[in-house]
Amino acid sequence: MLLKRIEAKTLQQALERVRVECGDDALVVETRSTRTGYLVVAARAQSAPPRRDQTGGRSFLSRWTKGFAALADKATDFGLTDDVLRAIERALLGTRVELTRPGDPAVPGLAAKVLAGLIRSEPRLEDQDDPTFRTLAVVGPTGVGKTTTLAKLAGRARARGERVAIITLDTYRVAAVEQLRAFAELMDAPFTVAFTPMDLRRAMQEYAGYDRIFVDTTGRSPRDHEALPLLEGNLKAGGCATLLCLAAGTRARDCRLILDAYEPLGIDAVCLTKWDETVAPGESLGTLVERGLPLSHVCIGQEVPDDIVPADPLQLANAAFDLEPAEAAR
Ligand SMILES: Nc1nc2c(ncn2[C@@H]2O[C@H](COP(=O)(O)OP(=O)(O)OP(=O)(O)O)[C@@H](O)[C@H]2O)c(=O)[nH]1
Ligand SMILES: [Mg+2]
Repeated sequence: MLLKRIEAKTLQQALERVRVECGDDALVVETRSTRTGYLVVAARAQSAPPRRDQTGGRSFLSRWTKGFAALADKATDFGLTDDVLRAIERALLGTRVELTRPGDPAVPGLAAKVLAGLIRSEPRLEDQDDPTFRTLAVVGPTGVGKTTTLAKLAGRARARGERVAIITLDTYRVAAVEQLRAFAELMDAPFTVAFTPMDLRRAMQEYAGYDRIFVDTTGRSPRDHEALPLLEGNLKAGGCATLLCLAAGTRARDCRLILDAYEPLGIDAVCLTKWDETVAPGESLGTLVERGLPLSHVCIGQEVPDDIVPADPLQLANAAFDLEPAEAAR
């Protein structure tokens, strides 16, 4: 059996290369995210086709090996896409767990660990010593919770003792400015409305001494091919890092459309909002895994600043497989 290391920017690309370079029967031994993308170690059978035990006893009628099927059903209910589940199953096939029949108590915990390894998190948004996200623009489609998320993040930064300033580029919706001004006043943070890229640059200079500058933006449909390039120009002129807010209940196909549309802005991190409003957040989460995009936070309600949590890959993975703490610990 030959082992091959394959690195690619996204999990999808890595698995595609595994298929091309190692064949359809390749076993994925290890899958993990790296700073630049994904590393997959695949094992290629040298001669004969894989034995029955190497395929986990998959029958022609089942999409999954018998030892993985129940977990896959739970994760499908949660919304995880088949591509992601297939990558997890392949990774498990390269380990010592028993997949030819149900009941190996080690399978659920290990499956969750594999998934956790695939979910990239981005903790630097809350790191006071890291300047990467010092100036942060919150972008995304209309009504996904951008302004609310900004207020939650600003509230957390204030609670850490950071000096926070807020700028809005959203002069499109009548009540938007007042909504954010009210949050800024509550936090005792200075607030500027920027109508032009020049205004934005000026405000950035004015707030140069602040620890963190948050920039709110107008919600834009992924199909708005005129407004998105303008927003891109504004943010690049301001040198902002970009946090994309994506509603957790968005279907995978729509997530891909949004990610494609916002990609030119450079998505530095994603926040999944309205997690509390969906029973299938796995579609959006799985899409981030497919694209190799880092998740910084999950929003779980309307309350500012409490209803936001930093992304914890293992906790999310346990939720995806509906694991009790005891199962997860095995
Ligand atoms: N249930 C729930 N509601 C949320 C969450 N985040 C925001 N909301 C609500 O969603 C609605 C829209 O929130 P906004 O923050 O105004 O959304 P936005 O993306 O800034 O909207 P636009 O600026 O109009 O594009 C408000 O009623 C928020 O209270 C969340 O995590 N869960
Ligand atoms: Mg808004």
